[in-house]
Amino acid sequence: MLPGYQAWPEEFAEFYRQEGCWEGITFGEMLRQRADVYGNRTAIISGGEQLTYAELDTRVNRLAAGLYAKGIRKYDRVIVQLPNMPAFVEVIFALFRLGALPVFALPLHRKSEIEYFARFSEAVAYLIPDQDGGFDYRKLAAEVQAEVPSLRHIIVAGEAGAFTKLEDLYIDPVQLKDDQPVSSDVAFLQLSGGSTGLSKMIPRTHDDYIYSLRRSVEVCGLSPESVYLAVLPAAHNYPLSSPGILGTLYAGGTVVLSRGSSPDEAFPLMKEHQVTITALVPPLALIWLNAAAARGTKLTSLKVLQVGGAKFSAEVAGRVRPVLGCTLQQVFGMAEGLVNYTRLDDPEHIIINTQGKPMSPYDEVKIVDDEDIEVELGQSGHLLTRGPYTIRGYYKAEEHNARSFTTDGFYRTGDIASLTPEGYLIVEGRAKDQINRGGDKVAAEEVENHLLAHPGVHDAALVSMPDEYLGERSCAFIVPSGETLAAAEIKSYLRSRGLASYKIPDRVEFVQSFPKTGVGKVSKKALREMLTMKQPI
Ligand code: OOB
Repeated sequence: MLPGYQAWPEEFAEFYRQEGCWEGITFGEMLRQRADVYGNRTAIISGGEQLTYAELDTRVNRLAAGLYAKGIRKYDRVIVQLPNMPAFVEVIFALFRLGALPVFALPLHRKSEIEYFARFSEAVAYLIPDQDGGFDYRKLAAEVQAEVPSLRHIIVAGEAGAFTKLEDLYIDPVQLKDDQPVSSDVAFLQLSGGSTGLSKMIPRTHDDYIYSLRRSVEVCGLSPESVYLAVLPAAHNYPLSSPGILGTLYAGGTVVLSRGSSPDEAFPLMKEHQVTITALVPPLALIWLNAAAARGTKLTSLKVLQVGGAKFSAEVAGRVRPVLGCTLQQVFGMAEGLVNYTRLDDPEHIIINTQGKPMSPYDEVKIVDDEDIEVELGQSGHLLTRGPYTIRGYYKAEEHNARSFTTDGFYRTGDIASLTPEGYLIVEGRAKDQINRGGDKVAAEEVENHLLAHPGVHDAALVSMPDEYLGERSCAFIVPSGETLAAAEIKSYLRSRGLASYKIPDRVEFVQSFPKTGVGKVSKKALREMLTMKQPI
């Protein structure tokens, strides 16, 4: 077993297997089976490229052989930071076949994040595009490699320069001799949004993740006729698996990969490929609704529009059917496991006003007070969960796990929610120290630590501020150690430390001291209140 992985207790594992949740297949086998059944059907469309299931399976075998020849073996960690392109799918399945573990980085992650992922996971390889969105990933890779000695290979999709060219790794398939992965093995490491310091790594197994795909496919009504458009970054759990790219492949449908998410890019793709389902975060849904309303566009092939990752306001939710003519599905999930969906045939008031209900009958959810006592139905409290696809611990994080999980294995989501009598969840707020910037999660402590490294900063606190478009933005409160600094200097300092752009505070305020709680901690509540009284910048 992978050291640092916390498995389900055996009695739970046995139960989930007995109940048929865990099918006992790996991702490698899943793709092979789909290629057997749907060989000539289109699996992936991207730009001018199309791949059938049979072609995808063959390319994955060839790439697995090339990665193997480079010395990549079972349990090796490989950072994958690829945008929405076919190589993303080929790379992760090739790694799955080898039993090597993709570590899913997001395209916006920069040196600060990648260096930490590489160091913490002791990654042996890092996969990047040459450039994307005007950013040269090769430069970033060189910087990270200089700092992290374990990183033996930089593999580039595109112009590789001095690094290994991905295209050169597609070689004649070989019989893989070493230890083959089994379904109970960890398949990859997802990243948590984080609340205390840096992102934690989330080990997901073939068994648990494939089960989450199967349930997602059932709940979302996917079939071989489904066409899923991926506009959100593929590496994120939501477009990856809810049902996302992998769920669509599980169902034998077609995945359309898009680099851009704007209506100008997405609407023509939807028309051309007769897209039936896609997934958005709330700010994007608002842009699409406004564009469709202004242009009088009806997305006629679209049956389901999923919105999740952050709270979708009921007011905007109510516009989806009238404007787009499709069913809204709210998705409330987390990379740690639990995913809730509104059902396609739910009454409109449930679809508009709730964040759905757990997708599996084996999901256990509890709403508790500060003492872990269950509250009365309808009351809000901390959401705890346990189930066949919710992890029992983060990777190599024993101390943190003791806080994030109850002794009987429930994950503390950090969300404040309530349950309706029908079993639907309504997300009311958050107990974790995180800012949800339109679906992008920012751990306050991570940014605060960067701020504290600045010699002119005596103390720092990052808080959320309400925002009409993103739901929330971030504001850094700073107690300077000497003279007052300029907000612009703080922001450029953070950028120079290689922080992802969505973590740069939207606003910076300087104060002489922080308001304190009764026990002497910084009162973020009081800071947030101060913001509502100040004029917007
Ligand atoms: C998804 O996953 P993560 O890991 O980026 O973030 C999880 C957190 C949740 O704990 C919650 O705080 C927030 O994001 N969240 C929502 C939400 N969906 C996620 N808050 C309110 N309403 C929603 N609909 O974000 C994720 C993973 C799988 C599927 C969908 C989203």
